[in-house]
Amino acid sequence: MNAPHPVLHPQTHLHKVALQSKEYKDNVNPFWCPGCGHHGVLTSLLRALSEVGVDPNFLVNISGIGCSSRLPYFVKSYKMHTLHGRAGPVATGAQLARPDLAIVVSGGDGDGFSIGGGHMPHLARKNVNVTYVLMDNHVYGLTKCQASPTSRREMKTVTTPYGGVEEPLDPVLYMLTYGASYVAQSYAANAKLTTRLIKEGMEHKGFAFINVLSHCPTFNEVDDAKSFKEASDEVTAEHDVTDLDAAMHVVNMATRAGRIPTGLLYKVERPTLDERMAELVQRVGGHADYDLKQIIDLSRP
Ligand SMILES: Cc1ncc(C[n+]2csc(CCOP(=O)(O)OP(=O)(O)O)c2C)c(N)n1
Ligand code: SF4
Repeated sequence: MNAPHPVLHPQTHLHKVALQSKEYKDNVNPFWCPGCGHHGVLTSLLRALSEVGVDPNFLVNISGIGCSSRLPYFVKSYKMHTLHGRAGPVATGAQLARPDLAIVVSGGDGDGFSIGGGHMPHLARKNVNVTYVLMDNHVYGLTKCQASPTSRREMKTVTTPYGGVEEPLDPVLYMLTYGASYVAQSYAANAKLTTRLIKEGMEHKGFAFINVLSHCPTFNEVDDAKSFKEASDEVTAEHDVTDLDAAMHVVNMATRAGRIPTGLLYKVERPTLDERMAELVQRVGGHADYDLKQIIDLSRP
């Protein structure tokens, strides 16, 4: 822990290599259903990693549990397939221990906003320097069709056989509210936009949240690839991404009109959790690479 950190890339703080997207693919082949949107998210992630030029030796993919949470299997990197809803805290620990690593978190709407919902505000408010790719199919896929927090009201699932009665949660509005410093939205079939948003999210210093609407043809026939595409409106070049009120306005107006706002909605620079920790440790006399043992050593004066 006390060894100095390796030299980091000055712009992005990422270790750089030149690899093609296919070289980021691990040996395990995706075992998602044919036509699943998660295939598209994986393709976009592999392209984004290539465009950023992340060194796989300094890349960690962390997920919870769900079809979407299997994504790390297919990416050449260090990886942790953790517990349902717990990818965020694990990623926070990994990032604090090794701020020189690029960390990508992936998971579904159930993983992130049901069981993991208590963790999401804290990733955002603490500005943990990770990129979170949420694969939002409005249903629990792995466990065969239960309602999720983003399911449409009246959607029929195993747990809502007569149609649901609850309003859905909006992941991007949620993240804007809790202080995420980068918030974006895309849909799986739009590889160009998804790749760009993941790439920019990885280059962003701070908590980057990208909600990717990812269709589940096996258990959600209504919210399919076509409907996501047809309902999407990409924010225009005039949208001021540094204006939180403007971002919330765009999302609220789109929701009221039954539309899906896509593109980069919000992006600001502010200190990250690891930066503040490093500053704290230096201030209290610890090592610049923040040795946590020194923080909790109560025997020190
Ligand atoms: C503690 C715990 N509770 C429940 C489950 C069962 N479970 C596994 S995945 C999942 C939901 C998956 O849905 P989502 O995260 O939206 O991902 P998808 O499969 O749709 O990609 C549930 C309820 C579990 N594995 N662990
Ligand atoms: S059940 Fe749905 S989310 Fe899971 S792999 Fe199949 S299509 Fe994808």
